[in-house]
Amino acid sequence: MALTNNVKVNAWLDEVIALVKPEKVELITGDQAQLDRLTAEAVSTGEFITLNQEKLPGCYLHRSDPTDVARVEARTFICSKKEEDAGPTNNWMDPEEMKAKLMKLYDGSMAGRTMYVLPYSMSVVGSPFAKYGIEVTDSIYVVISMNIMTRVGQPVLDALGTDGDFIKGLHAKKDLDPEERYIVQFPEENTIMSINSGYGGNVLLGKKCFALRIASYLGRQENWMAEHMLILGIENPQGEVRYVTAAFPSACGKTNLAMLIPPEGYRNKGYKVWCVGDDIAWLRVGEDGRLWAVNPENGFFGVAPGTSAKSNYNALAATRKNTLFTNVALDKSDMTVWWEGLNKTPPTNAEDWQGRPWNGETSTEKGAHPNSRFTAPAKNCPCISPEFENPKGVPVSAIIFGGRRAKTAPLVYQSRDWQHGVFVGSIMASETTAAATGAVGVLRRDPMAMRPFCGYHMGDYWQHWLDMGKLIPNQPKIFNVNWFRTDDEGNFIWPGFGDNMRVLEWILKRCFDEVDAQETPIGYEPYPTDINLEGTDVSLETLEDLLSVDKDLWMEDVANIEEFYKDFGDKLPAALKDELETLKKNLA
Ligand code: OXD
Ligand code: MN
Repeated sequence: MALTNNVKVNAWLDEVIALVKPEKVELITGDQAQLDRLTAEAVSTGEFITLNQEKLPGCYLHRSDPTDVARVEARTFICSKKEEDAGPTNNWMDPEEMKAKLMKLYDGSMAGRTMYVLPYSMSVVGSPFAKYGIEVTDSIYVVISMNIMTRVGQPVLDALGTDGDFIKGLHAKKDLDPEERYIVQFPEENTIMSINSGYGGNVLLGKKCFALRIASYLGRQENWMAEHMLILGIENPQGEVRYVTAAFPSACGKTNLAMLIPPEGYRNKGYKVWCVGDDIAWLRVGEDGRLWAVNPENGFFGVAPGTSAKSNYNALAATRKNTLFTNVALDKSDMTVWWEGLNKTPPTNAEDWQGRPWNGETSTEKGAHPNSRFTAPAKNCPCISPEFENPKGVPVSAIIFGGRRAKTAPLVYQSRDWQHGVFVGSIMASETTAAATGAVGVLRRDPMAMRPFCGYHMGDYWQHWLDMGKLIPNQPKIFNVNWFRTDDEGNFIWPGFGDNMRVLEWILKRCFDEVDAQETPIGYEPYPTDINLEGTDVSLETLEDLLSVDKDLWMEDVANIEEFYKDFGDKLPAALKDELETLKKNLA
């Protein structure tokens, strides 16, 4: 019997079933009873551990295989027909060759297992932004997580109708062999295939694979943008809300900025911050000529370590119910969760992220994996924006780029115009984090924070940014921030977290012509007295230091950018070459 009313979905499912040969097939309708049954099943097999249901109602702990704890960029592929369409920042393989390899791996991979068919929507079902996907998976962890991260079930099938198009996503856990692990996007075929992983970033196919890699490709065809950006609204004492988006590389504080609590002085005046999204923004030009943003997701897949009542009260609050934790420590004394940075009192009777006995007071090893995560419903967040579900999205006043730079980048600067802003995004660089496998703390160029997520040639992507600028009559202004400058002892100089509000205030004032700026070789910077330092212990001299531009360091950076740009050959837009020349001239 056909599983859905959509002929295209049914035809594809027939193919998949013939390939993976499951024992059973189950359609996920989104019914709570069904989700509860699957959760109970995961508990009975040990896939989930039930947490304290009084303190953490609806919360469970999941552990992924110790060899499978982060996105695997080396095993992530963009399989466009032509290699040059994937570009130098992506792994590529001929699509037919890749499929031949994958078909062997998928063949019979669900024998004796249940295959779940999960219809999901990125963005509110039926909205002008919405795009639909079907993920086939043999993992209950995926089903439950996707139900938190996206909108799933029958309403999606209803919206798809009898022959609507969708993104095909096929995930099989197989045997988690890291040597045969593949995360593959076929952008020209609206298809994603993931095998031999059970870690969120590799298997929740709506997120990075669809909402960034496939969507960035679609955005280029359809004149919109899919970006690795948080979206937040700042409400001023007059009740007016102004929105910014910000692109930072993985694990550089997007979730913290998106849920920021303004310093006391601001709160007393009536300032509020509203979170629209913490990781992904889809951007379209609105009828009014402004750029409008939605968060296509429905939940947060946040990094747990470092999240505390102090660093991010709102994120922590969001994880207190109906949340799935992955690879955090388990406090056996009351079946709650713990991670480094949660508080200063680690549990003594605990299990570490691998389930080994762990005493937080005496152990020299970490209790939680550095990339351990919480998967929490967006609506749990105390500062979730009233506009979160608005199908039109929110109008964007500023786009902010940023990274983790110990020295070069100042606290904040503004680009001279859109083209210069695209240049600023293209030269983004950051010290690597635990969100992807590989060495941590190494400087790498990460244009627009999209290096691991752009579904096509990065040179064409930059051109798309430049072209989009021409389609937006009322362009957002573009900025760069760096919260991570350090002193000679390696301590962060800027307090960060809630105090980042002080920088956001300046940024928004710039967008509405409410403050002047000084010209520097790299762009506009604040006059130090225009950043409100009241209530901090940052002195004006320290702020001046944070805003300083060291020309020697910047010339080193220019040399590094020149090397980096060489990889893009004749796909490097001339406008960006010009901008680099201008920067060089300004620094000389
Ligand atoms: C994420 C990432 O999980 O960027 O958001 O790795
Ligand atoms: Mn991310």
